[in-house]
Amino acid sequence: MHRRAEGSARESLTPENQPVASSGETIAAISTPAGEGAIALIRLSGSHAIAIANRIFRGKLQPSQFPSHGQHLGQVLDGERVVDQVVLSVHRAPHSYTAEDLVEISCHGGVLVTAQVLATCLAAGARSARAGEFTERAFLHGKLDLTQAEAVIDLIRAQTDLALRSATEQLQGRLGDSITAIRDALVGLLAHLEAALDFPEEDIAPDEGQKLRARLESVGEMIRVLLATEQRGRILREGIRVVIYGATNAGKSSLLNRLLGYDRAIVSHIPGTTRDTIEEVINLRGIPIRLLDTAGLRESEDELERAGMARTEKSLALADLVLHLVDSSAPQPALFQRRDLLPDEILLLNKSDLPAHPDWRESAALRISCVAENGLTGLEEEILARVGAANIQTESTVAINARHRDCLRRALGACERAGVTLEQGLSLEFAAVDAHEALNAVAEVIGLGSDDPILDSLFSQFCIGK
Ligand SMILES: Nc1nc2c(ncn2[C@@H]2O[C@H](COP(=O)(O)OP(=O)(O)OP(=O)(O)O)[C@@H](O)[C@H]2O)c(=O)[nH]1
Ligand SMILES: [Mg+2]
Repeated sequence: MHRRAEGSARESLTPENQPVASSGETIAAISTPAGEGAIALIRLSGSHAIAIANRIFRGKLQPSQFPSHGQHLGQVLDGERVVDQVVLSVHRAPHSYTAEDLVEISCHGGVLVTAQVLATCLAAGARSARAGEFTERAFLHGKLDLTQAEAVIDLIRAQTDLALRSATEQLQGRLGDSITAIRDALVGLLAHLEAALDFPEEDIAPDEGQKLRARLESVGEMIRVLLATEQRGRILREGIRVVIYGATNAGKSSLLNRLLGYDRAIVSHIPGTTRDTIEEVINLRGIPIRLLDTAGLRESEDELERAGMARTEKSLALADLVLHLVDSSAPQPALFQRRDLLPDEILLLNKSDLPAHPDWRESAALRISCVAENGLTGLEEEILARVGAANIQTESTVAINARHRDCLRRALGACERAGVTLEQGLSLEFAAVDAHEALNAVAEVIGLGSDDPILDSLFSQFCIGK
């Protein structure tokens, strides 16, 4: 499934062409989550993976005799002691996730037995893998570009179908392909620029500058198209923070429970029930919404309640959208009277099953009832409309992340500077410098030329064993 990047990213990184990855070291880790399960998976990767498997495995054949990718039943031994009955498979380089020799051991999914199988691998010569080291090796060996490696994390974390589809397509190389197309266009442009540079000023055809500018503009447009997917990427990866806020007893916790579909928060007629913020994720037609129920606001001397209200204020500061809930059967609380609605706020008149108080009768705000379950579909529509869901649920699934955005903005800035140089008829050399900078920034998106700290911080977000 993985697309092969052009050679190894690290090869292009190191002019000395050092050998890729730490192929001398064989790494091992438990790749399944900690805890009890039917099966757990332990992975070994590196040049000694098969030799280590030979040392610890007893079955009809030795792992070194296994055909690649086949599964074989046997036992893991610590000396003569049987640690567990397992199924072992060998994936020979380069046809494995990491492109190295890779061994997978499926053992029983107990915490202790899994730890002992891993310990046996370590005692036989492997070293513990760092977080994300398997995927890092896949990247360093050119099995994945950096956008694909990032897609692995997105895929694991995806909470909605839409987020999953976007991650899957990124893993298949869709974003990488767009980046490669921009890179190719920039390489072509640079060749054109450099060819023009070889001629003295007077030999350059008058329309040459025009052509170069048109090419630059088209590269800039390709970059802008990708930059426009940033909001979509942020929403699919992190979800939209929707804070439910209002006076005590307005029905905030009731609304949280209704939108979630189960009784998550305590609801009571006693004002000041919710003290802490409660966060849960719902899936609104593919869009992950992080719903926050907050402590109701009112004048209070109670220390705990005031601490809860301070948290409410903090949540509001970080909200993408605020659902301001009021009890429409009661007068408007004094605390809220002199407050204008924020642009990212939806006013909701709750308890519409009860007769409306005169304060609210004329209001055009959305009416809902958490008890009678009225108006909730309308509310969901309103939330989706406010977050621009139509732009998110498009056919295209490309959605860049913050790292891609930073690289692409740099690239766009450099293209724009090159454009100004050409427009003002300044030396083509200046334009070539900027075009080179744009090329490097674009290449960084797929991991060419990314420095080690960037790679370290990226792969450390993975779990150990991935
Ligand atoms: N009639 C009616 N009662 C409601 C409705 N929604 C909530 N209630 C009632 O209002 C009371 C307060 O509801 P909660 O959901 O606890 O209100 P809250 O805003 O979370 O209150 P605090 O946590 O104290 O700030 C409860 O008795 C609910 O049953 C509604 O739509 N109609
Ligand atoms: Mg509450």
